Amino acid sequence: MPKKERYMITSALPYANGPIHLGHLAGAYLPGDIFARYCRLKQRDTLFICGSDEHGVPIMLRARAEGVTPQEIVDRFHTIIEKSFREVGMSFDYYGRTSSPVHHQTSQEFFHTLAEKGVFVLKTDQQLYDPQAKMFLADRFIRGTCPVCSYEDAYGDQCERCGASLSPADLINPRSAITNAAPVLKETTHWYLPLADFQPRLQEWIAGHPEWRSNVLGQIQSWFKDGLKDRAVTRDLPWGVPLPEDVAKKAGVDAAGKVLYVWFDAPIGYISATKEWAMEQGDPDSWKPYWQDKDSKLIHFIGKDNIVFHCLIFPAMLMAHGDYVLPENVPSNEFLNLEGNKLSTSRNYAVWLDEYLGKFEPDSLRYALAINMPETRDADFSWQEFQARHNNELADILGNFVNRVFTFIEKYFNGTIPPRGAVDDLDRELIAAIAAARDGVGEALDQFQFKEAIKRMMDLARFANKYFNDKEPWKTRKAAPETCASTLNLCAQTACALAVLMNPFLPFTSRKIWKMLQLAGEPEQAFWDEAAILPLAAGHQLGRLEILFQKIEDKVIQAEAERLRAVQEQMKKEKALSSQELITIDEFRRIDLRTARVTAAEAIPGAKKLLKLQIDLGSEKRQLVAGVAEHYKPEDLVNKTIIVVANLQPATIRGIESRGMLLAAESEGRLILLTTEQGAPPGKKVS
Ligand code: B3M
Ligand code: ZN
Repeated sequence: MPKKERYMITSALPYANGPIHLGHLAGAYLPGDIFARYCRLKQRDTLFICGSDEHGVPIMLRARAEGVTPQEIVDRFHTIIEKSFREVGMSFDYYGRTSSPVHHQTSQEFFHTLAEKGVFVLKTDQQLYDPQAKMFLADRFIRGTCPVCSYEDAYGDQCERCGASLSPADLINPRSAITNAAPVLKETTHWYLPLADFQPRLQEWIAGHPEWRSNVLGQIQSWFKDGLKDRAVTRDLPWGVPLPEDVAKKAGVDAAGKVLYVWFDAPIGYISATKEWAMEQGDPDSWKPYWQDKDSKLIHFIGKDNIVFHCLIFPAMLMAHGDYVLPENVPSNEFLNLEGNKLSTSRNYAVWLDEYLGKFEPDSLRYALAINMPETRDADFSWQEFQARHNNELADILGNFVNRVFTFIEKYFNGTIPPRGAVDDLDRELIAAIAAARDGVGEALDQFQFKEAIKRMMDLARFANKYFNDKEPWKTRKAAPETCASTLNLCAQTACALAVLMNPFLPFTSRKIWKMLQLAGEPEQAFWDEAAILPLAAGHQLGRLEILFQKIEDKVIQAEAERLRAVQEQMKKEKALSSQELITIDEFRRIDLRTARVTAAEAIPGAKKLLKLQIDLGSEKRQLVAGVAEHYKPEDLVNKTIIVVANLQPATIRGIESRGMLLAAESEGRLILLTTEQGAPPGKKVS
């Protein structure tokens, strides 16, 4: 017997700081589950692993906001997420969590190995520190004014308004997201993964995978083009996998308060969860072939915001470690929009999976998301389309076919499969269509073309419905009973084949059909390649019949759509208000705008967006820090007469005092300095 192909399949570990929504489901979970179910039906050696990602700053922020511990947050959402995954039919072989002891140990060992191999680079520099909370302000713990668009509530890693990717030191007037205190600079040492060193090997490896989705390859190429940069893989935070003490000691650094960066430990979570699965099997080493056997095919299902981590950083870590296989494919999906707009979890503009499951069937959602999956471009979910897919396709085509066939057999053949006699051309067409569907669906799935695959499955149901109509068994029942028997025999065989072919997509419906057919075991134990062998023997007894899909009524759908419309309206109002809040002339007069002449300008080492300016304000000279370094060279600014806000509270940016703010207009990401037309003398009031 040929060796079984081995597949190690993962879906991105969801952050345990909120429930799952449809965007998550369509992006990383549903495709992973469809593929894993298909692989099992193909009798491949398959393992499908996922788990909760329980570290990272967003979890700590939520815990602080609610006044509870991070552990309480992750316990709550781990439970909610796991439950809705189970109810929507995710067939994980194991669902782990990164706060588990096995995970902590596995990621520490991984880190340790890399440290021993001399992979990391150590860097000591000044980082922002909250003197009140007594902690370093990593990532989202820091907020401040965006140097690009001046949005006052930008995060330390990104500006949510203009999308600029930032580092904490870029922020103007940075403040702690915890205490609002102005941070101070404090020296700290961190471990960096020198990704640039890995770029040639990564490029060579990626070049060997021209079959990957073009949207994934496109993103990877643009990272390569910009040149990979060193990434800090440790953080000064109280929540996470602790930095291994011996590694710290060897480097002469105090390990206290240091943890591994969440994106370092999270992907290792796939390995830890596999180890826990193996322990549960009573065979603790059985995780190894999936991760270490060079023939094992590692497939990561993710959303597009995770591409860099799964296609570059984690592979670099795996390369550096040396004991593991590299991903065979990373079929990343694009985003799912909602009723024509971007999802927003903070505004509750989302459809939450746990709420959905309280009202509708899991298979209806699986169908609607799979047939419209955001495979190569963003897709849109609308309640109206959901209803139409359910009513017109699941109920009217698939459900209708199975129902009319089984009720006909119940009524006229005492509920037993009638014998199949001579077959005619139309019968042969149906038999060929079953085999073609088995092959077509399988080929599409092997290429991660989920939309195409589910469409082909549905095409078989469509064809079978037409076959039933064309054969007119209600007429042949009296006129040609043997023909009628053959027709119904073939229809029942088709329903049986459909139960297997739909199983990856519609597992609950598949089981219902299996049960009505009174077949042994579950459809999950069927063999895909035998889906077209027409296994039902004449005389085989059907079980109790049930309707597969009840139509969804308009008013139910309208209520759902209405809720989203209300959120949309609210969001529009908030946006309008925030962008045109009116002020009085007195309020405007409080701002002291003045002309100023730039007398000197210089770059600030280590701050690529900032320049230090000396300005002449007529009656006094001042220094200010401006976020214009990417738009102006220092020498371009000297002798220009600009406009500044003269009565702004002084701020310290990167340890440099800044008194005042210059004015600039933003146009498509470019900053254009406001200067005076005829060189007005410095210090003049602007109004
Ligand atoms: N938790 C990010 C996300 O949900 C992250 C995935 C980890 S996969 C190793 O987008
Ligand atoms: Zn911005």
